[in-house]
Amino acid sequence: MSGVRKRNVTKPSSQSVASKISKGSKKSSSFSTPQLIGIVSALVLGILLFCPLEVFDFFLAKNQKIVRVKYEVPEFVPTDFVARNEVEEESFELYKKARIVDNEDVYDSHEKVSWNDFNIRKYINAGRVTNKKDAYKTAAFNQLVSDDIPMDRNIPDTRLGSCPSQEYPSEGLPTTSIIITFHNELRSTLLRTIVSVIRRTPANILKEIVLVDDASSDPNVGMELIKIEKVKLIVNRERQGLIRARIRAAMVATGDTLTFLDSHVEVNRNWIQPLMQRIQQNPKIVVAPIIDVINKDTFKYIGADAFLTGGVSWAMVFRWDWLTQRGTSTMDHTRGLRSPTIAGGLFSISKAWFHELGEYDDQMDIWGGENIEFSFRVWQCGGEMEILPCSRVGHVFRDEHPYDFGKKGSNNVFVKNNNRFVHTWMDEYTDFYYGTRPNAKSIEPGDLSVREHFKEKLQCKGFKWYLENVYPRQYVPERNSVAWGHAKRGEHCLNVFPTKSNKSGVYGQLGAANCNQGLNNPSYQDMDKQQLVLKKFTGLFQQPVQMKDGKYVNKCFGTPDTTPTDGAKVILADCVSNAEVREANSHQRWNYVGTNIKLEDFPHLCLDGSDLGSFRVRTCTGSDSQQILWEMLNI
Ligand SMILES: [Mn+2]
Repeated sequence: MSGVRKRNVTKPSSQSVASKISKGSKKSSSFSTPQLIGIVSALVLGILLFCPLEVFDFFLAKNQKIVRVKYEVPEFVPTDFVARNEVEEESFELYKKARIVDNEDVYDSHEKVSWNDFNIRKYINAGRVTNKKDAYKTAAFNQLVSDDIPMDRNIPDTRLGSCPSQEYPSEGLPTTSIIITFHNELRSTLLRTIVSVIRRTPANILKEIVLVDDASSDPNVGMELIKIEKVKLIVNRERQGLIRARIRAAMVATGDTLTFLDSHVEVNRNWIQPLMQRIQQNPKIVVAPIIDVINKDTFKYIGADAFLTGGVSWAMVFRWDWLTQRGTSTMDHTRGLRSPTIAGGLFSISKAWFHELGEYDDQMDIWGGENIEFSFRVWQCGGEMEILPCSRVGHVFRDEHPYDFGKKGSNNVFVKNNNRFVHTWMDEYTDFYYGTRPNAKSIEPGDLSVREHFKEKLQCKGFKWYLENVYPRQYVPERNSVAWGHAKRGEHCLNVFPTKSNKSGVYGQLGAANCNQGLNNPSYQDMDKQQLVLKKFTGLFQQPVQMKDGKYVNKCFGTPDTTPTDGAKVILADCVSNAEVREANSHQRWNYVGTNIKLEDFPHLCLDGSDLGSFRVRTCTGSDSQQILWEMLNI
C-alpha cells in the first residue's frame, strides 16, 4: 500500500529538469558533448541552489496531473533531555522519530486554485457509492446524503447571548494553522470541512490548512486536495494514529497558533476570532469552541447546549459536567468557561506553547486518553483551558469508531494510554483510577522518562493542586474504603429515596434507579444520591447527607431494628456508634464478599434488590438480585 504511494512520488526530480534543459539547448548546438554535460550540470546545480522550492515532482492522481512543490520542513530542535540508561535512550529516540518529518512526506501544489475553482464534482464522484448498504461503510455516517450536500451550504448561526453582535478586530489577531488529521475519511465530509474553514475564516488569520493523511487506503483522497489554496498535505506512510499524526502536523505548521480540527466538521460564523482573541490575551490558554451536532444520518446541523464544561471520571473517561444552576442563570456567552478538561477533537493553542509543553506523548497509540492527558498537563504546568461559547463548530458524531485499533484491540490501547498519563500526572490519586479499573494494573505504561522531563522542566504542579483549584467539583473518594462510588444492581444504580416522614434520624430508603452518571445530570449536580461508601475497619455502609448548615455528613445504611430479620428494609439513618458494645451497631456493619453485601454479624443475610424501590436483607441465595457491583474497590 505505502509502496504504491512511494513509487508515485519519488521520481528523481533533477532528471526531469535536466531533460527539459538539454532539449532546449540542442537548437543552439555549438558545444561538444563533454562541454554540454558541464554546462547542463552547472545549470542544474544553479537551479537547485537558487530556487530549491521549485524542484518539481510529478505524479498522477486519477488522470489529474498535480505538480508538486518541494517543501522545506522547519528545523526541529529536540528538548535537552539526557537519557540515563538504554530504556530512556529508546524513549528519546521515539520522541525524535515522531517529530522529524521528512521533506518527502509533505506535499504542496505548484498550481493552486481557490476552493470554488476546484473540480468538486470530479473529486466527490471518484468515491461515490450507489447503494444504501454501502452508505455507512467508509465512515459510519450516511455517505449517500453527505455526497449531495453542497460544500458551501449555509448552516444556522447557533451562537447565543450577545455573541452574534460581537465585533472583532479585522487586523492584528494571531494567524493559525488549521490541522486536520484523517484516516479513510469520506471525500465529501473532508472537503466540506476544508471549504467551510476557507469560507468562514478571515484570510489574514488563516495561514494554512495542514492535512495529515494517516495511511488511508486511497491516497488520492488527500492528494487531490493540495490543489486548493492554502492546503498542504503530510502523508504518513504507516498508520500513526491521531496523536503522532498531530505531532507531525505541528512540526510542519508555521502559524502563530495551531487549531486542531476533526475531519468531518463545519465551522460556524466568526468561529476563529474569539479563539484567537483569547490566545492573544493569554498565550498559555487553550481554547475550544462549543461542539454543535451534525446528525450522522441526515447531516442536519443542530446547536449544542452551552451550559457544559469538560470533566473526567475516576476511570479517566471524559464527561460533560453541567454548570450549576447559578452558573447557568448568570452565564455571559461572550466570556470563556473555565474547563477542567476538553473533549480534545477541536481546540486552538499557541504554537510556541504547544511545543514548550512537549506536544503530545508520542508513546500513546492511535486515539483515546490524549485529551485528558493534555488537559492535566496544560493546567498543572501553568496554562488554562476555556470553552468559548461564541465559537461554534459542528461535528458529525457517530456511535462507534469505524476504524480498527490494530491487533492489540481498542481496549488495551485505551488502558495503556491512560496508564501512561495516570502515572505521570496523578501522584497518589492513581489509586482511585486503579480502584475503578483493577484490571488496568496488569498493563505496563512503559517508560515515562521523557514525559517526566517535561514535567520537571516546566515545574508543573501536583494533582492535588489540580483537584483543589481547577476541578473542585470532582468527588474525591474516601480512602480506607472497601468499596466506593456508584454501586450497580444489574443496569440500575443503588439510590436513596428520601423518606417523607419526619421521623428524626432517618433520611431515606435504599433502592435502585437509573444511573445518574453523577455530574452529567443537572438535577444531581450538587448532591449525588448514588454516591456510596463501604468503609474498611468499621464496616459502615454510608452516604453523605446535607445537613441544615449546608455541610455533608455521612449517614449509615442498616435495618431499622438492631436485630435484623429476613425481609427487613434497609434505611439510611444516623450512625450508631458505641465502641464498647459491639452489638450496638450490628445492623449497620457490612462486608463485601464476592459480589454480595452482607451483614457482618449476620452473614446469612444479604442486601437484596428484588424490589427496586425498597431494598431489603434476605437470606443469601446468590441470585441476580443480590449481585452488587461497585465503581471502585479497595482504595
Ligand atoms: Mn469525529
